[in-house]
Amino acid sequence: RMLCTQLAHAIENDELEVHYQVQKSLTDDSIRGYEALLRWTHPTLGPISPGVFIPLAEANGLIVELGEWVLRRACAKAAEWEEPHGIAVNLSAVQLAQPDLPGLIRTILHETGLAGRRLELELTETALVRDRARSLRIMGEIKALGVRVALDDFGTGYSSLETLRLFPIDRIKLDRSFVDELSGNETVTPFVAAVLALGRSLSIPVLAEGIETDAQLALLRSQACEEGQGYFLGRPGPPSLVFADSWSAR
Ligand code: G
Ligand code: G
Ligand code: MN
Ligand code: NA
Repeated sequence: RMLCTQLAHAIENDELEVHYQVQKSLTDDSIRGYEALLRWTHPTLGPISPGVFIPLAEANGLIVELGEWVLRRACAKAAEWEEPHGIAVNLSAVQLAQPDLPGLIRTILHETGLAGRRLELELTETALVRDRARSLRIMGEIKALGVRVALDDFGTGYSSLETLRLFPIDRIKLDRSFVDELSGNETVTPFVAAVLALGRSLSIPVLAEGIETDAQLALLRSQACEEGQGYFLGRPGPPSLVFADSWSAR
């Protein structure tokens, strides 16, 4: 459609921006890093939700170009920060299927001077299990660069346990729908408790997404959830807003 054609020119027309959302340790409140989130401001329609344009870009292949742009921008930004703050970048299944994703990542790390250990790629289970053998091989090559892998939207896929059994995952991102369920509860819900226990027994830290209230945060802390992200801890925003006071907050 028309939106597709316009999205194809969004990069050269300077309509895209990368926003950043803080990820914090729930143990000591320190900043772990930031998630890069793509934003598109259409010249006449205004801001278009990534929930709308990312699927469009995946369907027509544009996500490859957009994804590369985000990765380069986000790594260049992260290279300006002090250690140990890292950057987390979402990767689409379509990008995972590209012939030389590890090569692209190596090039971008080299260009930006960012250490591999400071980059984390967020992948969904759905993306990983599309072609297990291939995903495993690519993940091996990515991890050889020192880059970490987070399992995004955990709990919403179809094969959570098998994904954790097969793939060397560095972090579980508990989907925000499960954090939503904590609202109005006095104790953590069974599913959240189970995922936290699973992470502990596998020695994989769990980051809870979509923390919007003090009460949700307190419940997650009471269960020793390692990390968190959400409006209550920090809204996604442009670098000028998000990093304005981040050094003192560190
Ligand atoms: O920011 P928001 O919650 O509206 O994002 C909606 C969806 O878009 C989320 O699933 C998020 O992971 C995805 N998304 C945001 N930025 C990127 C990106 O740079 N690449 C990919 N593949 N997905 C992104
Ligand atoms: O699929 P993914 O987890 O990458 O999606 C991240 C998206 O979630 C971001 O685009 C961001 O805008 C959104 N988000 C971040 N924090 C919150 C929150 O506290 N509540 C809600 N509803 N959405 C959030
Ligand atoms: Mn994500
Ligand atoms: Na997520």
